[in-house]
Amino acid sequence: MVGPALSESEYLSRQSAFLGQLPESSLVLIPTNPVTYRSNDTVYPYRANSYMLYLCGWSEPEAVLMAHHEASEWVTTLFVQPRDTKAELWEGRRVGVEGAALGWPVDRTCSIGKLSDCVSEFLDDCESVYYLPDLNPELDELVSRTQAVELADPTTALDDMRVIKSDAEVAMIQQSSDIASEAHIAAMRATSPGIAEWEIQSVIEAVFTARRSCWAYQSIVGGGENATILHYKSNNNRIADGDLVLVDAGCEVSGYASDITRTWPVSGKFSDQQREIYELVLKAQMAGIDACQAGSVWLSMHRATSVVLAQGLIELGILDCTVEEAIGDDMEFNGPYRNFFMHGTGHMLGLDVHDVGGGRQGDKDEGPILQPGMVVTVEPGLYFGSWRDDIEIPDRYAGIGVRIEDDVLVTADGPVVLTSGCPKTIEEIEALVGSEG
Ligand SMILES: [Mn+2]
Repeated sequence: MVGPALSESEYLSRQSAFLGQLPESSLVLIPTNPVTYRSNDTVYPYRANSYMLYLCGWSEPEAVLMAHHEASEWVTTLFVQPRDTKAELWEGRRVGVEGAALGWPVDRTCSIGKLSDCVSEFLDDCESVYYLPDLNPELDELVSRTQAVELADPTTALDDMRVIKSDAEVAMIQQSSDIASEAHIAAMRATSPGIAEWEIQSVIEAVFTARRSCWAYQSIVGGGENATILHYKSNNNRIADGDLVLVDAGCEVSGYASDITRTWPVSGKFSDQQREIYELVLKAQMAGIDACQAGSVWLSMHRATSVVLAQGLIELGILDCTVEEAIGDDMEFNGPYRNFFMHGTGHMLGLDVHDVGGGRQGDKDEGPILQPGMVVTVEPGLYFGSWRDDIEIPDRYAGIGVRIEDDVLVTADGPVVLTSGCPKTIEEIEALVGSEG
């Protein structure tokens, strides 16, 4: 039986910090993710809901965390799959109702089979229901019939808490970052001309598995022009000698994600054109990391990378205008540099790889203030897909796609790069690629 990832006291303090913000007349219902089918009766790898993991660390499917107020205190009840030899013979051992009571940070545990009867009673007596919809149809049905005055969203309060990572959470993300760094290094070492995208993917994911981790999102391995497709994931092409490969791959440790992108030449040597673009993206990325300062607005990172990229695109003769014209509106970033850098500079990282609490591209404000304990990604890129028919691509750089991504902890003493174990300078990369022999 694998217990929850963090200490009991950490879960209990999260629960009381969250529940303490709610009216005592409310009921909280946090269902976990459903099992989803991939083909006939085979399922996708199961991943529990991040709010469930955050509040009590329960990772088995078919579970609901409930909280209600009784005799002047909050009481938590975890509904779980009961022990069932026949079901376990097919699908694996379960912790069960008694096991959950022994090892998990909740007051009561109960069989998921009693969910309807039990929850109906509490629903009749409460005035508001803090509830995650669309995850558990049985619960959706119960809540839709309730007399409760108000359906409320628990994520506002929970997201404010999740966005600041504790020391234990940072340690998890650090572990995840170390494994992902090791995977990227192994992939660089194993790369030689003629390698295929799926072969690089297999090296990356072998390291994840060997370290008892798993991917946090489908690994992106884009050779040549495929590097210019932001969420490319078919990984089914052989890479031509002389091309770059862009690898965006991260893993998960106890639910906590890492997210690393590196770009390297399969030949082991950057061409002049590739080097020009790579050095520019790296310079922008370093500026983005420098901008991860406590007290700065979210948009500072994007402004920092955008200025460097726009300036560089002008110096390389790709754009013929001023930096201000290249960037466009200073909130919308709609100038012509956008043709080559069409995504945001980063996102929050945590239990979700695109974690709660960050600013989004297109926001009308400058986003949240960066605070110590936030973990963000910094991942500028430049993409010159010659397959595009919407813009003109400069011949010299046609077919080049470069992105460099690190995971960064904001601290009172400045940014700390959690993925610093993963090399990114041209010298380091050229020394590593193909070094496995
Ligand atoms: Mn990312």
